[in-house]
Amino acid sequence: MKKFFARFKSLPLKTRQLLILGTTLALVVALPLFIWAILTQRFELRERAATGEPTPTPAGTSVNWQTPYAYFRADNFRIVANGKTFYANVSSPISVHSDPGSPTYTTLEVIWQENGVEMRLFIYFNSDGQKWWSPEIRIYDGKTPSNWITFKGKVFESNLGSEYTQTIPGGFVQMDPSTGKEIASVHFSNLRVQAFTSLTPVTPTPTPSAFYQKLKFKLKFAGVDDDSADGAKIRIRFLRGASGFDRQTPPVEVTHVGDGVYETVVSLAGSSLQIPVNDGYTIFIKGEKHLARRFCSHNQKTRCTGNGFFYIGATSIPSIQTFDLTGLPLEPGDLPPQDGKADSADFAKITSLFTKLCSALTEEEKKTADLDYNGCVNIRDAFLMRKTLEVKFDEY
Ligand SMILES: [Ca+2]
Ligand SMILES: [Ca+2]
Repeated sequence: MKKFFARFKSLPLKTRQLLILGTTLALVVALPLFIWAILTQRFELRERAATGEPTPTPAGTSVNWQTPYAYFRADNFRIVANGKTFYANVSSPISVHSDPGSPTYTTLEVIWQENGVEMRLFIYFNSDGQKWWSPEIRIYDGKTPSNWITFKGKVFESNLGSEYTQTIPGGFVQMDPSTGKEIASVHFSNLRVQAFTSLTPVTPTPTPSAFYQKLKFKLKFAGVDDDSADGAKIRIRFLRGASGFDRQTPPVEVTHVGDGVYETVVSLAGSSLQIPVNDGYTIFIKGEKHLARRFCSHNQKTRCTGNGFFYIGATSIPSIQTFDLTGLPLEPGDLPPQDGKADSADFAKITSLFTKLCSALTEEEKKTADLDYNGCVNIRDAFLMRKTLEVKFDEY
């Protein structure tokens, strides 16, 4: 590389430009790179190597500068400034420090004496909690008194907790834009850099993804064989004893779908799962004037106790999971206002309305005591109530 630079510099400016623009390099690739180099006054050799230019192995020193906050390890390291080459392989002590800074800022600062002057390599680092990089590198200009030469631009970018590596020769060159001559350069190969070495990445926020958890419930009301209970409301409770999960829906309307079967679809689609995907769920259905019914499995025909076996899933595409609970109709008995039990107080609400004509019943009274949804409160409702009272327990 040294040879290449030397040869390069010895040519007249015009020839040099011709060399750059007219060699084997594809014009479309080379020109933007060259312009970029002048504009930023920096040229990363990695880019050049990618275009197919020769990259002779430069001479230099193997360095390993490390602090609790950052390290810089490289072979063939050298700085060229003020016409002198600084190899940092001096016998006098080399000072290596870091500004501890913060989780978003730190430095690696190397200072040594060579060629009768002080040389410095200061690397500044930033991090956003996910990645780290260097926004700026500075060296001394090799003169007395010394002045900084600054290379600006994002380099050495890597994930927090990971080092940046570059085996091929690389570095930074500052050119004089008016003369086209090199002012200073930093050279290395087999580079390994890492900053914020004591930090590990913060856990990334999970990307919200859409979940579909559409649950369809099919059920029956005791004493109702037609569509007369259309629009009745139920609440559905999901209990998973093993994990303590226990949620219930607000009252949801059911729709008659034929033969006394009613349906409701609970859509829990959204950005997060409302019911964890698992098995072992017990499902309770509580009708608006019914005792809660406990369900442990699909097509259940008899009362169950203990934990259920329902699996509740979720998908990333629209789908519906159906729960057939028609084997055990909901039993009326806990009349509004509900108190979780069917008792003589509920029974009294029915009998007190026996004397009223169907046409004289208010909507409120029908809502309360018309257990079979036929529009009247009569002996049939009392019969349904009595049947429930034989069992009595609310399973919610
Ligand atoms: Ca009651
Ligand atoms: Ca009735």
